[in-house]
Amino acid sequence: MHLKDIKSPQDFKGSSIEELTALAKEIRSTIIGQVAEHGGHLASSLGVVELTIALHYVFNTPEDVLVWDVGHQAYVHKLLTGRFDRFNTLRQQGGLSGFLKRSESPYDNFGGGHASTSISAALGFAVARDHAQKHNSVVAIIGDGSMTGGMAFEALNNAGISRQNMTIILNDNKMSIAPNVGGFSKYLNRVISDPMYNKLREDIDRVMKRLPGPIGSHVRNLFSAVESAAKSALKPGRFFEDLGIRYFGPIDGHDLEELIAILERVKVIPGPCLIQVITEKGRGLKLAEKDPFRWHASVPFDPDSGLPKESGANTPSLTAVFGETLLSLARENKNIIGITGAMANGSGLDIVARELPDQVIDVGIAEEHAVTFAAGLACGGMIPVVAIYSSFMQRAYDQIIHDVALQNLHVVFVLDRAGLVGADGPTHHGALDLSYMRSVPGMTIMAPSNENELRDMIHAAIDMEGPVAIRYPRGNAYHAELNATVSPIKEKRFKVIHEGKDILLLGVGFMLKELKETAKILKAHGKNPTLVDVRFVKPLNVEDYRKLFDTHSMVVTLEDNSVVGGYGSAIADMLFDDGYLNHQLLRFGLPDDFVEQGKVSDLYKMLGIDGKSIAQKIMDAL
Ligand SMILES: Cc1ncc(C[n+]2csc(CCOP(=O)(O)OP(=O)(O)O)c2C)c(N)n1
Repeated sequence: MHLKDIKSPQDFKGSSIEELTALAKEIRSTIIGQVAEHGGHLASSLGVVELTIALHYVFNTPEDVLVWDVGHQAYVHKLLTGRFDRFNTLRQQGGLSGFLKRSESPYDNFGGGHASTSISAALGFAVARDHAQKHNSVVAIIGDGSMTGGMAFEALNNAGISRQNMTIILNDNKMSIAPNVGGFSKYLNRVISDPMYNKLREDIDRVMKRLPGPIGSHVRNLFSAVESAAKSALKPGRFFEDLGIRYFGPIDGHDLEELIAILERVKVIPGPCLIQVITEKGRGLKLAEKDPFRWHASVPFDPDSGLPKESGANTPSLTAVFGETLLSLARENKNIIGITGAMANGSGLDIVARELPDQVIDVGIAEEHAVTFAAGLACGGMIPVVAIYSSFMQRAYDQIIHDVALQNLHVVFVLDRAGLVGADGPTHHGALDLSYMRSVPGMTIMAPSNENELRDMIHAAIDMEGPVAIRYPRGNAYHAELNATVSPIKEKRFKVIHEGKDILLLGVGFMLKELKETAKILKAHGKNPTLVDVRFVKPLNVEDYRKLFDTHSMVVTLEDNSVVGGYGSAIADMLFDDGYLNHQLLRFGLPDDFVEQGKVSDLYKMLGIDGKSIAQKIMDAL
């Protein structure tokens, strides 16, 4: 049996443990080869190879429903469900998604990308199944990191009482992207490492190994009962049991035999059950076993040395510019406190935390909590800087409105990964932040067009009042060195880069670069457009805008946000409200649709929002 011959899980049902073990080995080397070649998530999938095989072995997928949380660990699932042939297209434009996608395969029962959704969705499947009087199984697979999200607890609370038949697999590798945090994570560890329980397990294992076969199976049952009784006396999983969810485990997540046995057993138990499965993140690749944090995701690399295949950019990432800037501010002002939702590294707050550990708090994958927690900190006189990716901040919309803005609290929101993010695709594109932030009363929204402006804006944000958001894309600074001095932004105004006439080009953030290209092309065609760095999406310096509208009859806006409710909409409102009804307005931005994965520059071309396409559309319109 070879991986390439597996078109569906039917092809390995009934295989021996030896065959499945060989399959596991082949899967690992396929995943390592793919990520080494093209990049992607790595350590999480390596950790769930046996678990995924066991799930598809025991359950009759896709009629039996698997709901994977996040989906970054689902490469094994993809390989086992007929996608081996296309696996080398993973995360590329037109290729397989790096996450779960219903339109990609009937085996992807539920889409994923953001954390902590699986138990809620699985409960929905279970209730709908009962309503339709069907009898299929429903399984949620959730990591211990994703379990720190409030929605997971809300779902447990609901599942425990609604009593639907469903299985929750808690894939416990003690890691979120970085080591997991929080009281619940400690609780899970206590369950696994309880010395009395573990001693008992070891003793039982030792005795059982010495028993001959026929007697063994009898005594095994007896000991299994003793073990269960001891377990409940020591109360591992008590938390779940008290909620009404039967707890099983901890189970060795790399022991296929044990996994298959427990899944077979739990599958027929009525009501909600949870199995705590212990896995090793990065299993099978020494480098990743040693440092699963580093190998959560990777750029293309050499599998022997672990070194990246391409040399990285020689300018700092915008994430690092933010981190360094906040560090310099936090050194001077002890009231500044950075908050991350399990993304210290991704957000740049790790740079602050290394030197000033007391001025960064990781709340776990808990964006809603992060924002309201920040609101409390602000009431207490601190200056919270909540660094959350644009798309993950969507989670905390009500908290931004109700807990921060309504009370006009000074909370700084730092939205990295605004705009298109590339290979992670639609779940991770930051396509909506200008729309969702712009409608919040009292919110200041800044979008830097380069690294110096980013630094200036962070300085300004700390000194402002009320809620402030700064949004910038995934990417790097234009230059290796920042300007020697900070130029604090004193007024909430746009900046004219070039004064021309007739055509007004208004660029938001790093999209200004595309409009510079547009301006160059237009100039070559004898036009002299005015080019403006918008800087503030809210508030708009209305008087200055009116002056520009008086001298330009064509207005062009460009943003890497949806055209629905974004900056272009604000300009359309202003033109209409102020009676500039004969002006020509061309709005460029992301469509009112979900944009697929791909190289950002290719996606811009596809969407017609690169400098050249915009110049062409302007000429057509003239
Ligand atoms: C709402 C949300 N916030 C943050 C993230 C970023 N993120 C992706 S995977 C991950 C860690 C998940 O840990 P866990 O569930 O334990 O899975 P593991 O990778 O350890 O298997 C995080 C924080 C996300 N996907 N969704």
